[in-house]
Amino acid sequence: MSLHEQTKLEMFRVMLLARRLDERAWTLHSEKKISFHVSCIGHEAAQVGAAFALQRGHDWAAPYYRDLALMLSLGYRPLDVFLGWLGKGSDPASGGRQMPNHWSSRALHILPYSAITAASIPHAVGAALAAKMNDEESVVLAACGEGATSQGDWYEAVNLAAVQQLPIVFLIENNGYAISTPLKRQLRVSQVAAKASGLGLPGQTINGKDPFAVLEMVNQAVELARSGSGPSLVEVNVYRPTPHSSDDDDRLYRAREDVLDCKQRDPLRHTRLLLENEGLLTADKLQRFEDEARSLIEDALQEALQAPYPKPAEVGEHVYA
Ligand SMILES: Cc1ncc(C[n+]2csc(CCOP(=O)(O)OP(=O)(O)O)c2C)c(N)n1
Ligand SMILES: [Mg+2]
Repeated sequence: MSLHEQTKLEMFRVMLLARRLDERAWTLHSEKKISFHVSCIGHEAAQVGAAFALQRGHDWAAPYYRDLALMLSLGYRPLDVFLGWLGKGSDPASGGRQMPNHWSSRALHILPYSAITAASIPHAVGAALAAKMNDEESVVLAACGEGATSQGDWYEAVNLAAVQQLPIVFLIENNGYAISTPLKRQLRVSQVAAKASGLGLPGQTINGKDPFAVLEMVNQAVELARSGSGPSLVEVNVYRPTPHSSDDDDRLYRAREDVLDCKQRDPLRHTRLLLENEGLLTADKLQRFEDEARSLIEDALQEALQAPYPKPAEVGEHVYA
């Protein structure tokens, strides 16, 4: 079945919104208005493609810090994002207590993220176990980078999901780096998907330029999970044109040609060309998407800038000990 034209345009709209919001974060960081940023640039097609396979608010997601486009696809608003980035008291994830990009939403079924890489994967598997025990017919999407798959937590969780045949899809956003550590110093195999067979679940790799192809692959994995056929791993090859974060200087470990190469593989441009070639995206429509993204972002930013910081007297709230 070919994807509905409206869905394709909506996926592109979210990719564009994520890109413009991410670019805004970098300018706010250079103006010293936000303290830290981790970028989703280059990952948008992977994230939007995967998120559109979920039933919003019914299925569960365990995203990681790079998943801005995934969050927007699931209904997190630019305002929610800014409230977190600015550490404001009404930040829906943590009331301004968490690090930037450690997002979550009870209403949207988005689990909180831990700063310990891969620690969220056992949590996601727990959510899948609960969904199975409660006969919810909901599926969990657990995302992480390829570097996180070196963690013990990751192996233990994926193994348990396979043994218990849990309704979960492991999304690996493979951008070739874990901060400064390149893939070949992280893995002996050339793709993370090769690890899946040893743990007893299907694993596939796909190019992360085309959100519609990613959606098709993740849809199949979600359907397997929903029908009781257990977990799958989907690895999406993506590119990271930015440093790991705003605190990282990638000139110390990475040739400039590598960065240029990443920029040439831009998924946003690729998707725009796909839609233009299909006659779905006209110059007018593109301009409208750009204008809408700009006003959505600027309105949200103004609202978030005016929102109060958490009250000092409430600093101890939600602290266990
Ligand atoms: C247990 C642990 N070790 C190290 C870190 C520091 N750290 C934060 S992100 C990161 C790299 C993760 O790389 P990857 O999983 O490939 O995700 P990417 O950032 O490339 O998307 C590291 C080492 C951490 N947060 N937790
Ligand atoms: Mg990585």
